[in-house]
Amino acid sequence: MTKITAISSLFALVAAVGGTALLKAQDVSEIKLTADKVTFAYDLKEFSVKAGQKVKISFTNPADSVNLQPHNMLIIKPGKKEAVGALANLGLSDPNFLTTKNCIPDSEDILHHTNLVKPGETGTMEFTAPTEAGDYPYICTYPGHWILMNGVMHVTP
Ligand SMILES: [Cu+2]
Repeated sequence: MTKITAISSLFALVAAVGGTALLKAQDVSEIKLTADKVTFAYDLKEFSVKAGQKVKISFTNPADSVNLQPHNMLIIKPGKKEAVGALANLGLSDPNFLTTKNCIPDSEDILHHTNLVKPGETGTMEFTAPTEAGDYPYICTYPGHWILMNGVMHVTP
């Protein structure tokens, strides 16, 4: 290999690697949310992703939480927020709901979820956005939280 060929190969390699990184950054939508340290709320009330796009969500419960509540985050089918919220409230009658079940109700209306995230922890979920455009609610299903602690993931065509 001549010196010139070696240098152009190196440029080609750098271009290829750079191109791949760029493509990945565009393909995956990374969303970061944080729980409010005082009230039951997410700092993001809404965000948008493209239908069929890869999504990575990081949900942080701040270490300096004042309310010291654990929280989770569930993505729900359109129009089903109240139905899943009602199941979350009923969870109090199940001794495992707040522990091993991570406050996740048994429901086909739940598309994706994190586990319970304690103050100082971050929960993640990675998924492919629905192919059907629409407004997908997200809620915390620790009993009683969902009425205040909710938002909307807009899926755009
Ligand atoms: Cu919560």
